[in-house]
Amino acid sequence: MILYGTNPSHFTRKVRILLQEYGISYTFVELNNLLEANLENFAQIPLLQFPILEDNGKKLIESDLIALYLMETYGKNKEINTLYRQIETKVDDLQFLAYTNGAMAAGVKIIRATRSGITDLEKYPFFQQELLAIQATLDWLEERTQLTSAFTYLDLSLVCLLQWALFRKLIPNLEKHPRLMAFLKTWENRPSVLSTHPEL
Ligand SMILES: N[C@@H](CCC(=O)N[C@@H](CS)C(=O)NCC(=O)O)C(=O)O
Repeated sequence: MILYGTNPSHFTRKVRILLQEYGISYTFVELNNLLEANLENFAQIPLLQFPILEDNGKKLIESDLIALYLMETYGKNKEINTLYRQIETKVDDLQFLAYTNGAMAAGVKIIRATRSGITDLEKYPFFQQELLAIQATLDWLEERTQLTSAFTYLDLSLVCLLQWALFRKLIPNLEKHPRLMAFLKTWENRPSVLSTHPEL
């Protein structure tokens, strides 16, 4: 099994954490030269995006779709084997996941712009909106985050968003979000979380 991505990438990290939770070993191919408009640098994926998982002749994109594939193929009897918490709350859970993914995607636009050399992002309404989307979504998540003892796919995703936003300095800290801070404290020392931190 091959996973293509980058070390700090939060979308890639969702898959890395799931693979580690499953105890699956894989080859990690670090993508480079992200500034080039060149399919070759993105494992020939037409959308030039990652993570990309290659397994048994399949090449999959989209972190949640990759996670679904892993759950359906290798997740029987594993602690995390659905994208949602429970069937009764499926729509709300997937909505929570959509907000988490949305804030991650807003962050990707900002980082790609910065990487491309745009330094005065605050001048542009496009980036003002992306920055606000991150802040406002953190407020939304603060109201709805559950502190439970089960580590779910929603938790794994939220950990990736929060630690990445802190790592990229998109937020200075979580002081305005005490529940998110407590949430992070709950999971930050879990082995799959510790060993995939974006700083490493
Ligand atoms: N919806 C996609 C989003 C993937 C995405 O935006 N990935 C970022 C990296 S975290 C990317 O491909 N960025 C391209 C780049 O940085 O050049 C997913 O869930 O996998």
